[in-house]
Amino acid sequence: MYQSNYLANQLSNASKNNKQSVFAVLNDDSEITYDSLFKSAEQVAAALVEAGLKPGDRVAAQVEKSITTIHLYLGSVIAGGVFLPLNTDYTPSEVEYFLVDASPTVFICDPSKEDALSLVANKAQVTSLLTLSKDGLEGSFVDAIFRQKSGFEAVPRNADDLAAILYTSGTTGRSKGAMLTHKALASNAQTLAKIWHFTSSDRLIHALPIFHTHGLFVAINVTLSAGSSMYLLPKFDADRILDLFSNATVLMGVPTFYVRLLKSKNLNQDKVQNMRLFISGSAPLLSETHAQWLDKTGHAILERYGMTETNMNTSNPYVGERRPGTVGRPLPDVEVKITHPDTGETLPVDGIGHIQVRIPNVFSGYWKMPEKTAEELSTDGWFLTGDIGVLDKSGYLSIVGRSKDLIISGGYNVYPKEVELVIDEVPNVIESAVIGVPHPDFGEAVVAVVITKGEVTEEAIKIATKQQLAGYKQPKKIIFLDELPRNTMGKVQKIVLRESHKNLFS
Ligand code: MLC
Ligand code: AMP
Repeated sequence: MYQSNYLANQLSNASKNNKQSVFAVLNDDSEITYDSLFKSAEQVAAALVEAGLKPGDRVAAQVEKSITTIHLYLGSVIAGGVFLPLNTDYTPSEVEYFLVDASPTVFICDPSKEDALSLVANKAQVTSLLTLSKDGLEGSFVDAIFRQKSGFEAVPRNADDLAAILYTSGTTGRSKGAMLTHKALASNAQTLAKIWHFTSSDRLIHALPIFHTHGLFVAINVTLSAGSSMYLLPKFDADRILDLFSNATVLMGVPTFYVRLLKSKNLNQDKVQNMRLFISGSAPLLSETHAQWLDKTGHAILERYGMTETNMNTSNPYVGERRPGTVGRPLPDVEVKITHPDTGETLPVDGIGHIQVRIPNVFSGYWKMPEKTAEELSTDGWFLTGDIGVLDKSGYLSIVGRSKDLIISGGYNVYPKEVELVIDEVPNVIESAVIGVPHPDFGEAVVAVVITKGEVTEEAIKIATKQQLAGYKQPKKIIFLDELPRNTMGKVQKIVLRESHKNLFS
């Protein structure tokens, strides 16, 4: 259908002979066919070109989840743009960094944020700032879409052209934009659709946000690649998901989804009779959650492991043993090795070390950060994940830790440095150490340990973090200490802090 545009062509292939089949069922039960999906995406593409987009230009969006946001993603691909989705929780100061760094031609935001973000967009020299309401039905972007005729000719793009930039946080506090090509996205989706046995009969429950790899590329691209359909929920909603189990076939979620669903009295084997697959990823799934799910539903959750830079790397098998506490075996075409932290030598089976992956369709580097790219992606194609793991003799990978100072809370990554930099600016704060502490709902919770030289209230710290950081990055607890534990080299020992506060939420 879109012969000259690599990703659009691949994603529309499965539905090309069945255009009247349903792509999405919305919350009001209305249905979006594949035909309507791609026609709307073409109108979006025309609206983006009208807004000044040229091939290779970035299309940044901080908009809520709606079918229009999916049109926007596909429209950006069809128009030859590079899609740059942003977490809806980011504050204007966070958004400013991304816009200035990526210099998008078009930026689409919620109408309620337009005033605050127009200043930011001006600074970043955005050509067109447009708005899209929460339900995707109103705003200047919708007006622009309605002005367009159908039948937009897709802009030619090759396999190696960029389709998206997704920012992932950096250990220094500066986020890095992972550049993803048409081919990387298409091939990973096709692999996943195949190994997870997706067909046009599948109905996925889509309750994840669509500004990250999991909800955007894994969930949406896999559905498109198989010509399946999805229930598109605006966000996670346990009751709605339980209701949908009787008609759906697959759920993709972060571990918090499963922890919350397990709390329901209504979850039982009858309820999930129609479901064939439960997938978990983005954060560690506790063996305990795996066991409870199996006990209540009769289904073993399939855990997989991925990253923004690499898409998905490993998966437990569809047929065969899904081992709790492991993330399964490498996907076809993916190589995994465990290396010694000091020597870089490959370790034998059962050796614990750095997880490195080699995957043909890895990202093409960090946007405008060639040194960072070189640090993490070697010239022979091995990518240093920052995760610590071990391979067993049957090739199953377990993640046992991280070499990067990172907290994963409810599937969202929080880099402590970013939070520490904000707290350290509060008057009378000498220094801070931000750590991840086990949390029953979010897996890990952000906790700030703060050292002061005079009076500093908890409120003052909360005000500062609220002003500058997205909600999920804000500390769930603030602890004041006289000093931070340090080793003989003077380095803060976060491990000691994590150990002494490990029961904070239990
Ligand atoms: C919301 N809050 C969080 C949070 N989500 N705090 C910590 N961690 C989170 N993940 C905050 C809110 O701002 C709010 O703060 C308070 O917690 C309560 O919110 P809630 O209503 O309980 O949260 P909810 O809206 O239900 O969201 C929870 C969630 C959501 C788990 C459903 O966080 C979510 O959808 N997570 C999925 C993340 C994801 O898609 N990750 C994929 C990354 S890709 P206050 O102060 O207002 O009370 C990737 C690669 C790969 O990692 O392998 O997939
Ligand atoms: P992101 O940068 O948002 O793409 O997050 C990628 C990181 O999420 C990985 O480096 C891992 O640390 C983590 N991750 C993803 N899937 C899993 C999983 N199944 N188990 C443990 N950690 C995971």
